[in-house]
Amino acid sequence: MDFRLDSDQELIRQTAKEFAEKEVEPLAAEIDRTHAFSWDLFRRMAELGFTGAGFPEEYGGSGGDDISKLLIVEEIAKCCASTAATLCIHQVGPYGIYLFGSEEQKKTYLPPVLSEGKVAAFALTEPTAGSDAGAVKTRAVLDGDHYVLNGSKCFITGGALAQTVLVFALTEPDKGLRGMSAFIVEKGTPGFSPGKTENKLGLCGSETAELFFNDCRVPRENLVGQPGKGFAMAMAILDSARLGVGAQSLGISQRALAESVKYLNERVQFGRPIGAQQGLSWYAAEMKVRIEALRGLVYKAAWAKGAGEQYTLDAAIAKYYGAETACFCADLALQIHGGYGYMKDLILERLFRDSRLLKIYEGTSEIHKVVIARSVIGLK
Ligand code: COS
Repeated sequence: MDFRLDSDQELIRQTAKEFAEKEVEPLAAEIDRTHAFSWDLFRRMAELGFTGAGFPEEYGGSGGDDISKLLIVEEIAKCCASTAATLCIHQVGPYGIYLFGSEEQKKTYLPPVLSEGKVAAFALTEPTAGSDAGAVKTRAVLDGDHYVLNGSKCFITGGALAQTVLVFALTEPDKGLRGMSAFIVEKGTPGFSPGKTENKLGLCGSETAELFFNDCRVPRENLVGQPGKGFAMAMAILDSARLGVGAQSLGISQRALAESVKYLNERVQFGRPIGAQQGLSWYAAEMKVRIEALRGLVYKAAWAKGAGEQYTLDAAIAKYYGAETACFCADLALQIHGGYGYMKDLILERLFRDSRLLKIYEGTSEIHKVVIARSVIGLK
C-alpha cells in the first residue's frame, strides 16, 4: 500500500493550491461579506479544468481520478469554503447525467457545464422532503412528447444561476420513492422559475435558492435513466457528493490548524507563547490527529469509488467524520484566538460559520449515522 500521491495528483494539488492562494484568498472575505457568487472565480475554475475534473474529455471534462478532484476542493476550501462548496455541488447534477444519462444527453448537456463556465444544479430537496428524501411531492405527468412538472424545490445550491438542473419528481406517486424519476431541466424552460435566494449563516458565497415548476413542459427525451429509478439514482449520486463534503471538511480543518499554529507561536501571554501552555498545545494535537484520520477516510473512500467498489459506507463515514472534524477544528481554532477569533477581521469566525453547514447539507450527521448503523448492524 502506497499512501503517497502520484505525480499527476501532486501537479493538480499544486495548481489548485496556487489558484486558491493567489486568486481565491484575496476575494474570500469580500465574497462572504457581500454574499456574492463570484462568476469570475467560477469561470476561472472552468478555464483551469476544475469544473470538469474527474469527467472524461469527450464530454467536456478534464479527466483525472477521484482523488485529484477532491484535492482541488480541499485546496480551495483552505481559502474559501464557499468557492469549494460551489465547485463541489456544481458537479453533482452532471455526475448524475454522466452515470445514468444517454450518450446523447451526455454529449448535449455536459460540455457547457463542465468546461464552458455554465453552472449546474441538483434538485432533490423539498420543503417537506429533507432527510426523508423519498417524500418528494413534485409531480411529472407524461403528456404526449413532454413531461409536465409541478412542484417546488428548496435549498438548491446554484439553483437560480444554473443553466442545467437535474430535477427529481414523482412519475408514479402511488409507488412513493420507487415512483421517482429524474429530468434534465434547462434554464428558460417555460414554467421553470427560481424563487428567493437564501440568506445563510455561512457559505455565504455559495448561492442557495428555491425553484418552482408550474406546468413546466420538459421534452420526454430529458428523462434520465429509467422511470421509477430516480431515488436510487439520487442516492448513488449523493454517495459521490458526500466525498466532496469530506474534502471541504479536510480543507477547512487544515486551515483552522494552520491559523492556530501561527497564533500559538506568536501570541505571548504570561511571558511565553501560548503554545507553550499545555492546555492550548493539546488543542493543536487533537486537531492534527483528527485531520490525519479524516484524510485517510476521504482518500480511502475516493480510492474505493475509483476502484469500482461499493463505497456507500466509506462515503458516509468520510462525510460524517469530516463535518464533525471541521466543526471541531473551527471551534478550537476560534477558542485559541480568544476575543480576536470572534471578530470579523480574522478568518476564524468565517471558518466557524462555514463549517456548520457541513453537518447539515448533503445529508445530516444524524442521517449518516443511520446509514452507517444500518450497514454495520445489517438491520433497517
Ligand atoms: N445507492 C444506490 N441505491 C440506494 C442507495 C445508494 N447509496 N441508498 C438507498 N438506495 C436504494 C435502496 O437500495 C432501495 O432500493 P429498492 O427500491 O430497490 O429497494 C431504495 O434506494 C430505497 O432505499 P431505503 O429504503 O434505504 O430508503 P429510505 O427512505 O430508508 O432512505 C436515507 C434512506 C435516509 C439514507 C435517504 O433518504 C437519505 O440519504 N436521506 C438524506 C437525503 C440527503 O442527503 N439530502 C440532502 C442532499 S439532497 S440536495
